[in-house]
Amino acid sequence: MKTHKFPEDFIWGVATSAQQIEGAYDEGGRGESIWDRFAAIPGRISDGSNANRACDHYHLWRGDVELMKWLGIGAYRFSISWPRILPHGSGKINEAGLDFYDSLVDALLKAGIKPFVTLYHWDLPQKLQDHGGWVSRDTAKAFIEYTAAVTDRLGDRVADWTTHNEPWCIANLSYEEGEHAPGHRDPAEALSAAHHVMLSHGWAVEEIRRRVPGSRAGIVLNLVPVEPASGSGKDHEAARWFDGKFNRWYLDPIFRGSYPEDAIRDRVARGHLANAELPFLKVGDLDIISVPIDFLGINYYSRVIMKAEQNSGAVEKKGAPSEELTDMGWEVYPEGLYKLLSRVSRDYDPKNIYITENGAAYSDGPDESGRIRDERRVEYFRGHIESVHRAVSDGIRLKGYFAWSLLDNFEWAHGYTKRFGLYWVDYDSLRRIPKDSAFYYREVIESNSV
Ligand code: IFM
Repeated sequence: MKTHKFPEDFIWGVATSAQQIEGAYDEGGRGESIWDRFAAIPGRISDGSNANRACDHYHLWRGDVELMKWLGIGAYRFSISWPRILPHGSGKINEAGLDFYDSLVDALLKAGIKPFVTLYHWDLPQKLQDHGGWVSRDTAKAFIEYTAAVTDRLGDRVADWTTHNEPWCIANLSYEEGEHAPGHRDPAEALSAAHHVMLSHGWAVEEIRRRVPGSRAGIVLNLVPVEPASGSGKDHEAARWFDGKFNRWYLDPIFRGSYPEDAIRDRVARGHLANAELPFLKVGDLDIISVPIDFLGINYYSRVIMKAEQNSGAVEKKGAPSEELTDMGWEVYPEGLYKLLSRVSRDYDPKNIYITENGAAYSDGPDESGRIRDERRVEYFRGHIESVHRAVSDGIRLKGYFAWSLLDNFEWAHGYTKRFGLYWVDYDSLRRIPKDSAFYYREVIESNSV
């Protein structure tokens, strides 16, 4: 097999998020998050679990940094829990919450691992939700207070800052599709939430730059390459429609300072907006949202194929043509990562790109000898890292890759039923066991090649 070398300064990392791994939901002065509240509603989490203990990273973080050292990663992407820092969302700062991340950052730096901090990965303080959550512009204002508190404490050591993880999930999956906290089903709410998330992003980028000179600030989007099921005009239209509501609704405001007109027209036609004057948009908002960023983070898992019904005109997602689905039901499609990177680079030209998440859920656990032969995950990583290499060779400004995830963890509405980790977590003993994919990723990092 041919070996492809990566540039010397290419960054290899792993990613996690606070709510998914920390646990200790009621320790160290932490306030309630929307996911604590949501998980307590029967039926919301498929296995009836919650993230109260999760991987107990809050207590086991020193050992987790050792796991990262063993992997040889150059960077660790993790998120800060807003309700640990501001238990009520705004107001009094909980210094104990900041202390936790302070120690983590010190340990990472000592281990030669760069901290990549995400400010918001979905664990909104419940108190802010009680006042409307992201549908309210006040939440965007509170986000700046939170950004200030975190950057003031960690800014002397953290240079790489991400405002939000996956705005589509924060807004659409949570306020329109009802699958994520707070579980609403109201498209108008989702559009307003999306706007306030992006507005808070723009404000936060400015705040980060003000408080941490020389830092780099960006945002992470979950993007999908969207393909028509056939060459028919209707299928093409269906693909463009999905691309508009999923990808361009976020990419356009951030990189072009405008919402996509075709997608606005569609939302008006569906009655999600009264007219094309977006009710939540104030003068100057789009200038703030489109403040230049230092990098775009892309989370890539799979593609979407769109098909239109010939007669009714209804559109639907078509099942993957391949047999290869992960436990999430997502098609394994490494080629899509290359296509997506080429498209984003061509259409939006970000200054730098990171793949901030990529990985696969498979349930493989320890065999009789204790070894975890997660061959499918190894192949998943191999294929996707090859696509990453192809993009880098094309001259795309792709600077790093973060595997999702370090550990099996709380996979939101799926509870603990989906395992994405390089390390298997035994949820009784909390023991972490490296899977074959961890050995594989370690080799990739060591050799800086695929
Ligand atoms: O676990 C999530 C993560 O929190 C955000 N991106 C997708 C992952 C897998 O579903």
